Amino acid sequence: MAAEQLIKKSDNDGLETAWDRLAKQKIACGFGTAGVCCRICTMGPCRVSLKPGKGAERGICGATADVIVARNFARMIAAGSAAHSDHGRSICYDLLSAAETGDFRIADKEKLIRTAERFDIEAKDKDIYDLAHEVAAQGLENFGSVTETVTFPQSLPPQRLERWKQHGLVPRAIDREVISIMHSTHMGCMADAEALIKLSLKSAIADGWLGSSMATEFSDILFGTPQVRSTEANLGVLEENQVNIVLHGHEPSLSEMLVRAADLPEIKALAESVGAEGINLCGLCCTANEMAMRHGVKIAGNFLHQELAVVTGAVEALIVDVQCILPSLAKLSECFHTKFITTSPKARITGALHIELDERSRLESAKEILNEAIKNYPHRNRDKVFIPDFKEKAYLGYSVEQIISILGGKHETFQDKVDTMSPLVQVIANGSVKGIAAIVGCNNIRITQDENHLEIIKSLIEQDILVVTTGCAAQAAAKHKFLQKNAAQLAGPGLQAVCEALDIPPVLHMGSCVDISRILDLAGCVALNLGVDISDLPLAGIASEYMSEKALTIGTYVVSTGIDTWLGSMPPISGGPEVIDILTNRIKDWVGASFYVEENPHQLAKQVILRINEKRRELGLSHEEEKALSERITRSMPEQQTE
Ligand code: XCC
Ligand code: SF4
Repeated sequence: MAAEQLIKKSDNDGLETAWDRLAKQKIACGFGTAGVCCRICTMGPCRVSLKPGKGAERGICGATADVIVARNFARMIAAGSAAHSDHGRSICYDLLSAAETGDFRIADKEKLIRTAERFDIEAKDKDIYDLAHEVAAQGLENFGSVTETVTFPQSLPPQRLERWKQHGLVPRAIDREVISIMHSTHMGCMADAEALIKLSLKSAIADGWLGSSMATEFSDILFGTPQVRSTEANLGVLEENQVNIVLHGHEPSLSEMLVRAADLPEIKALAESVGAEGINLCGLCCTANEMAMRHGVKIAGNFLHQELAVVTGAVEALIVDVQCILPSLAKLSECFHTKFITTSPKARITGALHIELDERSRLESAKEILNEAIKNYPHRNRDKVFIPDFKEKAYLGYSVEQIISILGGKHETFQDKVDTMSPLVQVIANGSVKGIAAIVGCNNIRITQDENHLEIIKSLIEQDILVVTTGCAAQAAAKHKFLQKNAAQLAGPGLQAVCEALDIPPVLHMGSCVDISRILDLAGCVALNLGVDISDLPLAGIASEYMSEKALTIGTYVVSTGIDTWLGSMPPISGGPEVIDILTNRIKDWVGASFYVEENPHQLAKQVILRINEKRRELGLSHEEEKALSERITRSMPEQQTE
């Protein structure tokens, strides 16, 4: 595989990668792993004992293990919400600055009008840019609402909102919930695990249904709503004789400018003048997803490919914005001719060349960045180059709008959108598609890259479960042929027939991690079509290789939305028995779903299949043979592990 070959190359060349640093970490700290280390005040750090009757049972202030674990968990959720939602905020400002003659223009007018409807803004007879600015300003209100009211997407079913109201889970504003957590977890405030977890849920809900949702909607308005297109994925997309420019990070505003700049005749001419056959823009992580869905830009890989891209020796510039960027890239790039360029004031890295995107003229900044990259091409040392011969074709761009058009529906009003879900509801009802599983999230160095994602995808589609995917999981699928239409042959007969009829792969790439809001939107519309709550539907969320705080926040809002969610490793909560009980058990009473933790991908898939069949039975959809199947699986399944 591509990664194996390049890890070997890095060893031979004496380079250090994340795998080497993992080995140096030796055994992870038990207190940190269990979440029972507190350094919230300087009387500490305090750590409480993991064994009853041995060592300290409480911190110096008297905080119990559960309080410490819940406070730490809440802070992770606050950080995750802050990251996605601040990305959303940037896009709001981009929309606010959109102008007919500016760098940012309106690409999808219809989507703008539909989004205006969500915000209850009258679109008729308005200049399109005035409307855009009004929508953006309203969107920004969600961050710091004075009146403590927020505008959820129309696809949030009323039953869901009612449940949140009943349990005190409705966010007041995005920033407010993050700040609330930071305040309540300050020394000497909240000391109640349940209340702390409720704060976490509120912040996560704000992230999914507001911050991330706006990031997605407004990006579509500005840069175009994704449509189905094909691309290629894996490190083999790097080119021997072209200027390889790799974009990594998350916010589409930077990558959109670079895509546009790379197409300018003057930039192409510059590439020719240095002897290159062209410019090869490609992406890593969520930036790759954003660009691939909108422009078919090639995907160099997911999270654990970032260092390996540099190790190929063929990258002229690695350009990054925010999130999931390994600081090690600065030093690693120095071993090659590669320029490592940071662009965001939110993510400066020592040793990188920093070219900040000038707000007044972003296209000019993008040109400057490309100039640096292209002029670097003659410095490539051909003796150091190794590009692995692995790449696969992939279809992506399955936005909800595209799914609607595939289903033969229209999308003039919101009700049209809900009505359009009928064929999807039908195939679920008749059992051709047993359910839908969202496979999302990262790579985690403690797990063999992509292995869990792929195993689970394979097992689920075999059982006629349609998979929707985003983030680094989606790229794992792309690299391994699951985003090809003939992957339907690997699916069960029901799903296979549906895929063939609709000409879709059995795994639908729906975008970047903020685009999990597209999955929420789809789930909400299906629920509205059936007149039920999202928690009644045969859906599942899976993040089997997650590592970031953002991913944990996603898991938390997916559960809060009423979708059972499986994690492939235990978050740092194992030292808090009450916290475990809340997240895997008590939470069901509040939101009708809970977390599951399962390290073994086969077992995880079995549990998901079982749960989906259970949900079908509850909805009155089960058939005899399905009952037999779930019994078979139950027998071969060990007790669920919660540690
Ligand atoms: Fe990052 Fe979004 Fe995780 Fe990938 S999946 S490692 S968070 S890039 Ni979001
Ligand atoms: Fe220790 Fe309490 Fe301070 Fe945490 S807040 S470090 S448990 S004294």
